[in-house]
Amino acid sequence: MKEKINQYLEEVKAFNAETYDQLEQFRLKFLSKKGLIPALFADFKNVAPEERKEMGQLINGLKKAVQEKIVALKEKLDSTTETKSSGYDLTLPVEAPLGTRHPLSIVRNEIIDIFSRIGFVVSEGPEIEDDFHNFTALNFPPDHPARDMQDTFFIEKDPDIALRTHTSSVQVRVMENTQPPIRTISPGRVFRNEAISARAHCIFHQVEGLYVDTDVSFADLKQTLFYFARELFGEHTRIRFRPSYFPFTEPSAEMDVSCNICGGKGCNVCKYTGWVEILGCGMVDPNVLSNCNIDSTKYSGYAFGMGIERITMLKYRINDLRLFFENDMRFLKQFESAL
Ligand code: 2NL
Repeated sequence: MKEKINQYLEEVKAFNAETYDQLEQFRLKFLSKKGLIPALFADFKNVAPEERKEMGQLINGLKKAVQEKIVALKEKLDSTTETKSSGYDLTLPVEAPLGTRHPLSIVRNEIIDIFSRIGFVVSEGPEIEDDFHNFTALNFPPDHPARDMQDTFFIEKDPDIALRTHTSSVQVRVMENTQPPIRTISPGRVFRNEAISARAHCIFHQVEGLYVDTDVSFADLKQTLFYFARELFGEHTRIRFRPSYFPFTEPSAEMDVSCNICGGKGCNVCKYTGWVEILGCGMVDPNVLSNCNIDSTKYSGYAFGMGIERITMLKYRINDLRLFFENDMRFLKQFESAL
């Protein structure tokens, strides 16, 4: 018996498997119910009592050697099949480009980058808002059409809870929680109950800016937005302001930039005017400041808001806003950016 065991041990030591199948045959030969090791244990009852201890140790040693061999060979097979048997070397670095950023994210990041260089910090807030933060604090009168079901997605009535229609609601929260000086920009998704077309969508993206401090003037607003326009569209960009109206700013204005497509000569993008509108802005209405617990006799502020879709369409000459939401790879993979 001893000889037999030693012979098996030699066999185990010398064994090598090229495939999982060979390894399985090896396992069955020694360890299966009808295998060699159970057969040795079965013979054990015929061993003389004084030899039992030694024989027992030898058989157990053999069993252990078989098990260790199986583990070692399996590891070896696993590591080589990963790289070889599939025909691919999975350890090679990937050649394909990584995913690209969505064009709206590229432009949002660029806008954030431009304003953060002059001290604005990003603020974020909830997409589901109450009436106070979305409308009342912003000086919307009780009967304003934006408060209508037709324009706003309401989630609950009494008290009114809705999807925010602009990110000004975030800035209301900032003002409630911090005293001036405040310099913040709020990027985010906003929601309006509109029919989807090439120019409008019920979900879109905004960046709003807010600056509150002592002695903030319209001249500060103009200079800041001039810097912004030149950083975004190039150093030859000119700007102009047209009077406008928003409930939350007084005075209010819309800002145009010289058309970046024709340089101001006139084309179909600027409808032959040489100018394209990119944002709305104004001096924060003192009512808004006091609604947010800021002393409007001591502080003044300016604010602005822009749609990211509109600016992205201008920058990349995209003529249909629906492309941003369709996730068509042929569209998306055309955009690459470090930001
Ligand atoms: C537009 C116009 C604007 C603001 C947004 C704002 C925020 C606070 C107070 C006052 Cl907390 N104003 N934001 C001001 C003027 C215009 O957006 O056309 N956006 C796409």
